[in-house]
Amino acid sequence: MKLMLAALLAVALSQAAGEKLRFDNHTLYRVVPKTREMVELLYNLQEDAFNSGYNFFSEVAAEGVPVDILVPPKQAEQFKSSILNQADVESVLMNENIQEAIDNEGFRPEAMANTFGWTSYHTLDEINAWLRDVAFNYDDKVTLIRGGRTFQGRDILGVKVSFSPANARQSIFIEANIHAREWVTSATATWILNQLLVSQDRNVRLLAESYDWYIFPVANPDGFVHSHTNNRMWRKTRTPYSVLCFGADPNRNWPYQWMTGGASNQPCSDTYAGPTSLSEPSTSSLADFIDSVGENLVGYISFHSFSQMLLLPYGHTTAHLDNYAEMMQIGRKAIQDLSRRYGTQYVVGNIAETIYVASGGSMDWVKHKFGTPVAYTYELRDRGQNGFLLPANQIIPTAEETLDSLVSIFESYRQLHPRN
Ligand code: 0X9
Ligand code: ZN
Repeated sequence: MKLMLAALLAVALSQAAGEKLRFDNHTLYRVVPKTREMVELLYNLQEDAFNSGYNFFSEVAAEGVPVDILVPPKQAEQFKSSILNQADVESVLMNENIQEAIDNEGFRPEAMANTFGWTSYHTLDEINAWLRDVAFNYDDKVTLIRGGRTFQGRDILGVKVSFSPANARQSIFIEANIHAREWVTSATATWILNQLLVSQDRNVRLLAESYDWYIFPVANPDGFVHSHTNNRMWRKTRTPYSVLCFGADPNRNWPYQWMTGGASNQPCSDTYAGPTSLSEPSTSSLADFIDSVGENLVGYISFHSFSQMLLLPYGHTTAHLDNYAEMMQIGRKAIQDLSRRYGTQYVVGNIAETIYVASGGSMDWVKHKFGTPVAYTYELRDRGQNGFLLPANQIIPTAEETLDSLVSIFESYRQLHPRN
């Protein structure tokens, strides 16, 4: 036990000193629990993720629902005997050495990257510098917005894009990278922002120019920076909550159905909902900003990764609320249109039914508070081969097919609800 604590302390100290964690020979397994006992065992390991040493890439939900778990080499044997070799478990080895996937992600260090593009991932500073450039270069259409401020004092930067003042009450909000490690989401958001400005495609032009846009590529800047500098697998914010554990899950922290399911009250858990709703300066300040434009929203789109899912509200219940039938109809067409370009297969459905119960998400709060008719959460590529470490050469294809689906969603919506 003492040894364990000493090891944990060493990790915590090296993190505090700003050392970058390595994941050499950390192995990724997809595990399907078959019994309630196994679900419980996994659940307890997840709740105590810091001490258990396992890193959960997805939530432990129920019997038959797969969970992706990253296992450090020093726990490989223990994991095998207590989980993998148990009769009530099915498992697939997804990746033997996740560090290799990190090395192959194709991130080009800042110094080598002299232009902003979508063939590599970028740091927060690079993304923000690009947003400033865009606002400067398109100053008649694009306004830089500070949508909030984080615990560590960073700005949550975004832009408003407007081709016509007539669109003010027809606004679409895009929120990305509220989970720090989901890098392809901010890359997709910036690529789409760029297309809204430069694309010559008729359908994209119609989409771009029919709405006002609020686009926030990195909704969790503190976590995002930490995922670059210290721990590529970081998910949460960076507010200190106990001696060893930092951060709340910013997608469990919103004040609608807060802590009613699929969220944790344990600061060390990756789904820690925070001590109160909106405890995180980043979510509370972003909520204030959304409040100021909420009544004008026809669309709220939240980008997450991974799993290839198009999810609709709500996360706390499997009940079909509000305009469920219409959202399903539009969603089915959208994932069909998404698959056309590269064959990428998505599934569409209510959050609680399609992945797991998850309460306190940003989209749910927006949907409930403003009645926003079109509200979707995307889980972008892939289905787990690379997971959060999607190689950079997939950024553009991911973003292209995602924009195809957005074109489809809002075209369907306009057909069903013509503006006079
Ligand atoms: O657990 C989440 O927050 C999302 N999945 S992820 O693997 N990217 O962490 C699911 C979104 C649930 N959304 C809402 N309840 N709004
Ligand atoms: Zn996420």
